[in-house]
This record gives sequence, C-alpha cells and structure tokens, in this order.
Amino acid sequence: MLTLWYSPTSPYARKVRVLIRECGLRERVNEQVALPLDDPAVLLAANPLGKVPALRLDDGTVLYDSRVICAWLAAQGAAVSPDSAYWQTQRRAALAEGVIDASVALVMEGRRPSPQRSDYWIGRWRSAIVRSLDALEGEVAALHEQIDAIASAAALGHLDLRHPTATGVMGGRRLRHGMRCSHSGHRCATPKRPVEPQPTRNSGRWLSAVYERTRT
Ligand SMILES: N[C@@H](CCC(=O)N[C@@H](CS)C(=O)NCC(=O)O)C(=O)O
Repeated sequence: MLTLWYSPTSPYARKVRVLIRECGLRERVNEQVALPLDDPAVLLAANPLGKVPALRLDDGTVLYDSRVICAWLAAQGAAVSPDSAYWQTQRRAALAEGVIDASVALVMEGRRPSPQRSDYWIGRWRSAIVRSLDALEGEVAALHEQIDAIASAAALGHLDLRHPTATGVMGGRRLRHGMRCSHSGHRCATPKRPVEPQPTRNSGRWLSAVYERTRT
C-alpha cells in the first residue's frame, strides 16, 4: 500500500490526489492528513523539507515533491518505466531544490524592513535547511554526476554566497566534505586529510567544478 501525506488545502497535494484518481490508483493509496505547519514527526521523517505532499512507496522509500510524485504516478501504467534509482535521484534533486527555495526565501525575507520580517518563517526555513542538509549528507555516496548532485552543489553554493556566517549553524559540513566543496569564499579543494568516508563513485573534482560554477 502506498501512503500519501497531504493537507486538504495544499494545491500541490491536490494535484497529486487528482492524478491518483485519474490513474485509477485510489485503491492503492492510503491518504493521510499531515498539516505541515504542525511539524508532524511522520512528515518530517518522510520529507526533511517538512512539506506536503510526500508519497511512501511499497518498498518503504519516499518520493517528493509533487512534480516527482506526479511523474512517478504517470509512469505506473507505462510498459517501461524508470527504475527506483531514477526516482530517488529525482527525489534528492527535489530535496536540494527545496534547500535552494528556503535559502532564497531567507535572502528575500532579509531584504524586507526589519519590523516586517517573520522570525517564525526564518526559523522554519532554517530548520528545513538543517534537516535537509543532514538528509543529503546521509546520501552523499549516492550523489553521482546527475541532477541531484548539481542541485546539491548549487544549494551549497547559494548558502555560502548568501549566508556565509550562518553556514556553520545550518550544517552541511559532511556534505561539503563529501562533495569536496570548501566553506564560504574559498576555492573547492581536495581536503588534505580525508576524515569522512568518500563517495564511492562520484568524482569529487567534477562536483567541485560544478560548485565553482555556482559561484561565478
Ligand atoms: N515544491 C513543492 C511545494 C510543496 C509545498 O510548498 N507545500 C506546502 C503546502 S501547500 C507546505 O507543505 N508548506 C510547509 C512549509 O513551507 O513549511 C511541491 O511541489 O510539492
């Protein structure tokens, strides 16, 4: 049985729920309400961005965001559909893109006159970034030369560019290390003494080059 976490008013979730019905998959999906602003533990565990919708598949893996879920649903009837690795790559790309969204939102919020700034949203975006960098760090070995790795490098590059004093707080140390990206303002370099397991297949040099390109 698939599980979809959704909020009744979310247009992203609604899109997914309509497609579930259009694809004739309603019987296969257990739809569970999860109100994101309440930070339900089950949703945070499913999606470190803390957003709905999120879809747990039969094998226990989870997909988000709504575009990835919709693409997966649409592929279910197809004679040939991409394998699980493809969907997890798309899901990681969505995770990194969510970090970018939160990082950009923090910049925009910072440009508002201070009485108009929302500590509540600043706190939510920061928490989402911390959780998501943690999750990406846990998967650094899976970041190959694909869109998820590019989006992760772009996310780190934006965090370093726009929040240079906060990157330590927001984390990503192991992710940077795995991707061999240095912290705020320095060239990406291979660390002198590796202290963390290195990714099995990805090319640190390639990722460093991508990261550098996000900084120019
Ligand atoms: N790009 C995401 C956007 C999902 C999204 O922003 N969902 C909102 C509900 S409409 C949410 O969960 N917000 C919680 C938050 O921003 O912390 C998608 O397509 O699924």
